[in-house]
Formats: sequence, structure tokens, C-alpha cells
Amino acid sequence: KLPTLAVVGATGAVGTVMLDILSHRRNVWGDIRLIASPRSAGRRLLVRGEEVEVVALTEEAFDGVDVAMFDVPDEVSAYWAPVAVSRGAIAVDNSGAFRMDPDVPLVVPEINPAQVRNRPKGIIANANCTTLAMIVAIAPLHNAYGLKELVLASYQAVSGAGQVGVDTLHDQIAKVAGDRVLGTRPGNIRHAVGDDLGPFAAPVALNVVPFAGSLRDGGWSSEELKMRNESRKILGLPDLKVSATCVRVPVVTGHSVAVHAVFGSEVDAMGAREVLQGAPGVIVVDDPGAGEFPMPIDAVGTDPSWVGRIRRAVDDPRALDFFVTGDNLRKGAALNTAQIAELLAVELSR
Ligand code: 11C
Repeated sequence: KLPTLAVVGATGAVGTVMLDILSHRRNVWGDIRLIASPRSAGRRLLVRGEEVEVVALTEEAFDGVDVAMFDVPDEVSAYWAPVAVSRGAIAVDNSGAFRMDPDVPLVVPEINPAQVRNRPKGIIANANCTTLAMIVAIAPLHNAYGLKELVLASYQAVSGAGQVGVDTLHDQIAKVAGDRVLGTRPGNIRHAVGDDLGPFAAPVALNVVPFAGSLRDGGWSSEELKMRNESRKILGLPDLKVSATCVRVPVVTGHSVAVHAVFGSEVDAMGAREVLQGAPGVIVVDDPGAGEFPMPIDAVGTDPSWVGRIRRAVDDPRALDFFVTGDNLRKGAALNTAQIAELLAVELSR
């Protein structure tokens, strides 16, 4: 009998992409149960070509479930993932609630798939979408050259903040469209956008906002600390130096990262390109003379991380600079969760 899967948070931005992914990947699941808040219960959603009714999040909803995926806010996962485990399921959680717990593996199937078996709490964590966009490109370079340090700047899409982020950007674009004076004087974009900033700290239309997540000690944002801490854990490099600046940009979907990576040995751009061309989950798009570089407008809706602008640092033969873009709702969230769950399906079907 094929294992039963539950998708918790089935109606959210990531949940919607998850149902699409489950409908198009190899079918390794028996029943797929869709779970959401009581507000969404009763809705019927299409998965694998069939309508499935959404059930409310209750303890009983997990009975008979083998693997439960969670795409819900941190505090919802923190409470409900252990409930799912107590009902016999393995939880794969896409929130930040468990990622840094030493008893919870943080798994990227291209990098550390064996970690799925090391789950004393019955919970496996999925990384933050910004970390995931770049880490599948960083790991093979680390294996080749020995990573010492990362200096990162992110360009994060509004869908990272969920459907409300997407709606906010579109509403703001509607307000600023057509006024060609906007952007020529201080404050006039703020005035046009008005007070409703949605989940963002400032207007995001016609702007970039150098802050994402919440404020933490030392002036760092939670997103910047996640990039540091999660990279260290996934790569198994507890002393890796990481400095990140996370920036929200007016892109619907597709998180990008400008990476400056310092290694223990000398690097060359050709060699790095070859390493990346052979790496799972990576596509090299690197012909700037022909206008080919990784961009969200091309990477959205695709599975790999797109890497380009690969060059050796002018002033350090051990450092590489490159740009990477990935779909934050797919590899950054739903796809990586689905890949982890598929590893579990293989284990459970043995
Ligand atoms: C964003 N990266 O772009 C965030 C969203 O820890 O899973 C994902 C937050 C997380 O806003």
C-alpha cells in the first residue's frame, strides 16, 4: 500500500504550488489529504486531476497519515507538527520553527539526503527559500574548493511573504502606474502608495527595501540570520563566516542572491562553471555577451537554481562571484518539501 500524505496549509501560496507539484511528479502517494484552517475547510481543490475536499486542522485529521507536510506560520507548525508525530506521521516542516533544533535535520535532497533518517523527533525541516535558492549551487563548489566565507546580498520576491505580498505589490503597481513624475522627488512614491504597505516595511513598487523578516540583535534581520545559520547547518560547516544583506524587490516570484564565496584553494571561473554544470538541481545560464544571465522572469515556474555571471574575484584568486536565481515557491519551498517527502515514501514503501 502506498503511503498516505497530508498537506497542511493546502490553500496558501506555497500549498497551491505544492498541489501543482504533486500533480506533476512521479506518483508515490496513496491518499493525499488536504488540511487547512477551519476557515478553508470544505473547499475543493484539484490534485492529481481529482477534486479533494479540504478538511480542518484537528488532531484526528492526522490519523492514518504517514507523512505530513506543513506550509503554515512558525507558531502553527510549532504546535501541530508534534501533534502529527504523536498521531503516527513523520512531519516535514517548511516553517522556521524547528530548523535550528539539533534533533531536527535540515535537508536539501541534492546535498544531504541521508539526513532524513536522522530524525529523533519525527520532524524534518525544510530551509528558508532564500537559503535554498543559493545552497544547491554553493554545496558543489564547497566540495570542489573548500568553502571559507560567504558574502551575500538577496533580491527577494514579494511572494516570499505569501499571497498577501503578491496582492500588495499588484495593488501598489496599480496605484503608481502611468504617473511619470513618480520616482523623481523624495516621498512621492510613498504618497501614491498610501499607508497600506501590506507585509513590507516600505513601498515595494518602484523601490527596493533593504529589510526582510524581523529585527534581531546587532541590527541583523531574521532573514539574514537564517541565511547564515541554515547554510552552516546544511553544509555541516559550523564555523562558516556568512554575512548577508536581505533586500525585498518588486518581483512576484523568484528569489535571487549575489554571492561572493571565498574558498580555501584557488578557483577559476571555467572550473567552477564545469562543477556547476554537473551539479544536480543547478542550471548554468552564463553568456552575458548574448544577454543570458539568471533572472526571476525566466526562472519562475522551473525547478533548478539558475546560476550565471560566474567570475573569479579580481582581487582574490580564492574567491568567486556569481548570481543565482530560484523559484522561491518551488525549490525554495514546495519542491524541496516534496523531494524530502519522496525520500520518506521510498523508505516507507520498503
Ligand atoms: C521571505 N524568505 O522571502 C521569506 C519567506 O523562514 O520560511 C520564508 C520564511 C521562512 O519573506
